[in-house]
Amino acid sequence: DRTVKSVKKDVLKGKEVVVNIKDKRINAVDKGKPYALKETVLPRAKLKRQPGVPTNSTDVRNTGVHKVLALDMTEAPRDADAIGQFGKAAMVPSDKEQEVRNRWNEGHFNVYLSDQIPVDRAIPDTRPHTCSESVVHDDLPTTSVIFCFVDEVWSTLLRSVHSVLNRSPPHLLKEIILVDDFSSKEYLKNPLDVYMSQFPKVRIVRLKERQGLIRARLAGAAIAKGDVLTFLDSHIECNVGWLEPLLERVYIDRRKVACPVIDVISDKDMSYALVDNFQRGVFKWPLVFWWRRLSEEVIKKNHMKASDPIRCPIMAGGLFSIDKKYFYELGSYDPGLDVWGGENMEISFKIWMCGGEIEIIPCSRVGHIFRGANPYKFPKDRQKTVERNLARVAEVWLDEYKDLFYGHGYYHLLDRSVIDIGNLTDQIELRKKLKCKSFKWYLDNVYPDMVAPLVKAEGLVFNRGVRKCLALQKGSLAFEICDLSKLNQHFNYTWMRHVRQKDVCLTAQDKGSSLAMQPCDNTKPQLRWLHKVSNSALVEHLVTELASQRLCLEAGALGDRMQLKRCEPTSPYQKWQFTHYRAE
Ligand code: LR7
Ligand code: MN
Repeated sequence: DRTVKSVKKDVLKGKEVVVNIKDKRINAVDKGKPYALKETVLPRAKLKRQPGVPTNSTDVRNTGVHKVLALDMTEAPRDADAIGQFGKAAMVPSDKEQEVRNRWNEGHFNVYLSDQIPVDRAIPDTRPHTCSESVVHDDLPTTSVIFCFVDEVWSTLLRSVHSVLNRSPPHLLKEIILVDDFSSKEYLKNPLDVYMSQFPKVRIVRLKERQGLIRARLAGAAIAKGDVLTFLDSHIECNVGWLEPLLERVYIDRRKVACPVIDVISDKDMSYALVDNFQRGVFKWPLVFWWRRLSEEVIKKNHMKASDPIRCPIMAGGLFSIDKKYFYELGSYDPGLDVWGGENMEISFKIWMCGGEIEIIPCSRVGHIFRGANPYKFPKDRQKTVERNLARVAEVWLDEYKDLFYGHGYYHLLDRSVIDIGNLTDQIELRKKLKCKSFKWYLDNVYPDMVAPLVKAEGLVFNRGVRKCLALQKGSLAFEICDLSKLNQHFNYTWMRHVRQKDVCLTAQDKGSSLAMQPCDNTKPQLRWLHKVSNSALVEHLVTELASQRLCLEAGALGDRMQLKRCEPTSPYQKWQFTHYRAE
C-alpha cells in the first residue's frame, strides 16, 4: 500500500485540508486538483403558488436573496479525461469483459467500471430550464443525510457521499450519517472509517446485526441532529442544486415530504441519463410500485411547467426529505417491516391519509443505479419477506380494499397459520391516534385515476343452459326466472373469489356432490371459485380436496339443482354470467 497525498477542498469547513490515506483503491481514483467554487446570486422574488398543485400551506413568505453555493462540476471537473466523466457512458476494453462479468454480482451492476470512474465525477445538469427562475428561502432548515447500506460497492458508496458533500450548501448540510447494516465486506470496516475521517460531517453507525433497510433508517434517524431527514440509497449521485428545492418544500410546510426526480445511472455503462418529465410514483395491485406520467390533459389544464412540483401518490421509497419532528409524529416507519420492500407503500399511505403530502420536485435531481436484483442476501426468503411486509401494510392501511391486494395473487397470505405477519396493534393504534382518513379518501383524492372496484362482478347470476338465475330461498340455492328487482337473486363475485350474498358464500359440500351457502371466511380455500370472464363467463370450482381436480359448477338440465362436474368449455350448463363485470 502506498500513501496517497491528496489535497482536497473541504467544502464543509471551507478551507483546504491535506489528508493521508492508506488505501490502494483510493489511489486508483482519487488524484487531481480541487474544484472551483461557483457562487450564484439569485434575484429576490416572491414564491408563486404552484399551479395545479393544491396545497393547504401558505407559500407566501417572502424569500430574500439566496446564494447558491454549489461546486461547478460541469465546467471544471478534477480529471476531465477520466472515463465516465461528465456522466458519459464508459467503455469496457475487450480484454476486461470477463472481469466485468466476474465482478457483476458484487453490486449487480458494472462494478468494474464504477471503480474506474472518479468518485467525484461531473454529471450533466438535468434540471428543466425553468428551474433557473425558481428561488428558495435563505433561511432553510438544515438536514441530516442518511445513507443505509449493506455490502455496498466501495466506489459507488464513495461517489454517493462525495456527491452530497460537493453539491450541498455547507450551511444546510448538518451531517451525513452512514448506517452500516451489518456488512460483511472488510473494506467497509476500517478502510471506510479512515477514508471518511477526512470529512468531519460524516458519521458512521454500525448495526450489530442485520436489521434491514427500514430499521437501519430508523437507527440513522434516531441520532440525526438536522431539522430535516434526507434519506438516500447508497448508490446515487446528487446533481447540482439538488438539496435546496427539497428543503424549500419542507420549509414551506412541514407536512410536505419532498422527493427528487430519480435520474438513471446505467447499471451497464454507468452513464447518467435524465428521465421523462411529469412522472409520478403510483402503485398497481398487489401494491407494486410503478411510474406513471401525468396525462397531457392534466398538464394542460393546470398549465404545468416541467419544474412544477408533482403530487405523488406513492414515493419510490429511497430518496426523500422529511421534517424530522413530523417523521416521528407520523410514527416513523412500522419497525415490523423486514429487510426490503413495502415501506415505501406504508409511509406513502401514512403521509397522505394522515394529513401530509408527497411531492416530486423536478428541480432536484438525484441519479440512482437501477439494478436487476438485490446484491445482498435476505436472511429469510426474499419473496416471503416482501409479501409479509406488504400484508402488514395492507392490513393497517387498506380498509376494505385489502381484498384487492389479497385478490391479486396473494390468497395464500390469508392463511395465517402459514404466514405470521406479526403483531399490528401498535400500527392500528397509531392510525387511530393520528385520526387518519380512510383508504377510500386516499383513492378519491390522491389517486383518483386508480381503478379499484371493490367487487369483480355483481348482479344476477345467469345460467346459459337453463336460462335462469341463481337465487337464495330461505338459505338454500335455487333457480328463478331472472328478475333484477329481486334482491335474493343478487350476488357479488368478490376479490376473495367468493360468490357472495350478504355474509354467506357459495361452497361445495360432500366432496362436491351438493352445493350450499356458508358464512364467508377469507381463510377457507373451499369457498373460492375461479370465474373467468374471458372464458365466456365460465365458473370453475377450485376443489383442492378432490384430488386437485378442477371441477365446474353445472346447472341440472331441468333447472332444479346444481352440481360439480368435470369442466367442459362448451357446455352452456356450466356457463354463468353476472350482470356487471367491474374487473378481470
Ligand atoms: O437489508 C438491507 N439493508 C440495507 O441497508 C437492504 C438494503 N439496504 C440498503 C441498500 O444498501 C440500499 O442503499 O437500503 C438501500 C435500498 O436498497 P436497494 O437499493 O436494494 O433498493 P432498490 O433501489 O432496489 O429499491 C427501492 O425500494 C426499496 C423498497 O424497500 C427501498 O425503498 C429503496 O430505497 C428504493 N430505492 C429507490 O427508491 C431508488 C429508486 C428506485 C425506484 C423506483
Ligand atoms: Mn437502490
